[in-house]
Amino acid sequence: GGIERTFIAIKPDGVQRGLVAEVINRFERKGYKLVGIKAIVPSKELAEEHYGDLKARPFYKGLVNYMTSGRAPVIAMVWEGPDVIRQGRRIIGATNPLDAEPGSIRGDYTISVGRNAIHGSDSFESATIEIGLWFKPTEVFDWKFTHEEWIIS
Ligand code: DAT
Ligand code: MG
Repeated sequence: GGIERTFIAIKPDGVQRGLVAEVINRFERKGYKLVGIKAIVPSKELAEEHYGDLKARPFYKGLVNYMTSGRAPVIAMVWEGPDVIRQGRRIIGATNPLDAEPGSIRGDYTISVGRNAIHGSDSFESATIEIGLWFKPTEVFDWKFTHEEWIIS
């Protein structure tokens, strides 16, 4: 796969559960590069736009409320590397934690689809849109691993 960027967000339940370091560790130790990170309580507008394709679903309102409550922030991140969009989805696991493989974040740490701890973009198109929604261009950084040759050939 080519070098890509994806939007990964630890949701408020993941922050409450103390999973921030664990999530970062899994992406970082895999060899992916953290090019943007911030804590943010999303506005209703941002959360609604982020989940705009789910507007008609019965859980939409509850989903937006849980993302925007401010009872914990969202940890928003941009990760970069070969095939990071698809591989990020594998690291996260299936949407419903009851279907998520052990070894994935949702498979290891969550039980309920309404509290599945983490978001990851599902395609190049959604990654591009979501990074643009959550981050200003100046909040995403171009940088190189000095040891890149030991990760990617
Ligand atoms: P994913 O987060 O794996 O991309 P999605 O885009 O289909 O999954 O849905 C976005 C989020 O909406 C999901 O992470 C949790 C919530 N959700 C999805 N299906 C749900 C359901 N049946 N009941 C409650 N929440 C649901
Ligand atoms: Mg999705």
